[in-house]
Amino acid sequence: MKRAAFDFRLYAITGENYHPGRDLIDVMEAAIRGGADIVQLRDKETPPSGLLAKARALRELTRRYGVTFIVNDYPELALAAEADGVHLGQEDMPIAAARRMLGEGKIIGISTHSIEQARAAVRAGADYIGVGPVHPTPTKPGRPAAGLEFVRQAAAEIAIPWVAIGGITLDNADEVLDAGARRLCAVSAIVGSPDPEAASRAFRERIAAREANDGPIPLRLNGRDTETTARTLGELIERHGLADRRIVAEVDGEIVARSEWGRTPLRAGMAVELVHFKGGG
Ligand code: TZP
Ligand code: MG
Repeated sequence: MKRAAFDFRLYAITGENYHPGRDLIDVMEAAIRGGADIVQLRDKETPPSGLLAKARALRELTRRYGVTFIVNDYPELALAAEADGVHLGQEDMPIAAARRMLGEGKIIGISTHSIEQARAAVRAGADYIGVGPVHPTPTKPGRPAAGLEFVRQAAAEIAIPWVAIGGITLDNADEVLDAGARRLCAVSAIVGSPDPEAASRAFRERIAAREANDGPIPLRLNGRDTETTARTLGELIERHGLADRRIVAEVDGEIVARSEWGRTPLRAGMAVELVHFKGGG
């Protein structure tokens, strides 16, 4: 997944303590089949030496499904496992240092617990931010809830992809979406479910239902300000009757492969260039 086209809807994070007796890869595969489009390896128990095998197995799985793969905590592990990026906490290495290690091609996400931290993360060049914990959660003991107010603040002013996290379940997902979230993240509600595939599918349906009611998205198309009710680059291209034509699509200056068009959500303020090649030899 190229950084420029990077976006997602449902973020599934590993939590092996929530599925004793069930295999990590099987559980995460079920989550992906249900619609998780980004997966993070988060494992505070296994020493780094033992994490590489898990990271490689998840890389293989996510590559097979075309899903983004992120490693928590360890940029060097992200590199070794050819992950798409790393997720940092406020106490981990600064974004600038991780960027130097990982280069411009990798995704860097960071957990934020207040709007001030969220603003700082945007300024520091994060590719996405976690917004939470929305509710207190045993998955992150000792971290007080930031609450729905933080979700509302993020919705009002954060322009990069941001995801609500922390204690989100199918019972409270709607209030998080009401507060303005359009990307959800869960550990226990997905991997701790007896049916992670059904859980993921239900989360995706909630998100999709909300998006269907959202208004048009303002963007720049071939240099002109416009708005669209299309939700993905693929839909936009189809609506312009260009799906079967020889075109190159660029988002924010980076070419997006045809295979990614349908999985590239449109966001407010994006610059889209559709270059149509005529003629030929
Ligand atoms: N960061 C903020 S809350 C959290 C993390 C990793 C844990 C979310 O887990 P759950 O089980 O979905 O509440
Ligand atoms: Mg961390």
